[in-house]
Amino acid sequence: MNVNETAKAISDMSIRGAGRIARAGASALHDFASGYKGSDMNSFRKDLKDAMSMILGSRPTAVSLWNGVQASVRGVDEVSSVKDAVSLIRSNADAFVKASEKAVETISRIGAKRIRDGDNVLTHCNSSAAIGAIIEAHRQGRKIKVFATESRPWRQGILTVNDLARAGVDTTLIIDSAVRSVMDRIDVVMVGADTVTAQGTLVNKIGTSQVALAANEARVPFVVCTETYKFSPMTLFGDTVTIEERDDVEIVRPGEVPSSVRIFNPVFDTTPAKYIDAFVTEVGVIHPASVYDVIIKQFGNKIFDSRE
Ligand code: RUB
Repeated sequence: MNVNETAKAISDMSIRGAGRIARAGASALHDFASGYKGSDMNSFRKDLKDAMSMILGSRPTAVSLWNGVQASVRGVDEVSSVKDAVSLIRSNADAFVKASEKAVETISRIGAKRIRDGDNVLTHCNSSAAIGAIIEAHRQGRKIKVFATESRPWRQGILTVNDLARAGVDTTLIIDSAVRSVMDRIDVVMVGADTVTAQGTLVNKIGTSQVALAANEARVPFVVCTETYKFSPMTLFGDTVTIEERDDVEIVRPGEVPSSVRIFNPVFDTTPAKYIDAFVTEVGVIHPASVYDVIIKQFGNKIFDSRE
């Protein structure tokens, strides 16, 4: 898929979920490089910058997209020919996609250990990392029941219950406002992440923080399954995470409410570190206070102090 098509598919949510959009962004840069015709390095750099901006502009919240794009172009500044730049981007992007898929597999294996035989698990939205862990626990023979929220307004919960039912998991769909009602039956909450800040704050699908509050009040462990490329290096430097707001029409039909009524449709929310028991990552299970160290270790001298 070319850069324009990918950016459009990400912004209209045909491709969605933080891991998937990161892989799509990297793959689009791979295809951009593969199809590049010119040989002038200055033009290449400019065209690459435009391609990167287009991909990065497609959804603002998930840092996975930024990290996937940065990983794909790493080292390009140091090469002097288009041929070398093309081959570098192709191999970087391939490596990112492969590592990203491998990370989800590892997280599934590690995360499954947090689910015991007989557990009732609650999940929110549609996270491939969280679903991977749940399905792995089921595959290993643990008898589990899963409650999945509908996740208004896009109803990603429908995808989740389909994924789980297809894998043979005992699955119950609930509306978002039923979370508190079922919480006393839940043994562990497992969700994914769009972005994790250096301070251990989780940014994930709108409603996640309410789930975390309800879990905290009921003393239910709240576990986040996340690849480390969802950790945000720029939050080390004080950058805040932009919370995407989407169109009114996702919430109300035209004419359904008076035009004087304002509609607020934030897509993600933030859950403070104190409500999070563990981040399950491909480098192991870590406490929110350790996110900072992992960012330093993973990104090292490649840390950028802004998105530019
Ligand atoms: C999806 C969402 C998911 C995370 C993690 O939101 O909030 O929990 O992206 O998903 P949207 P994954 O549907 O708006 O993209 O674990 O698959 O990366």
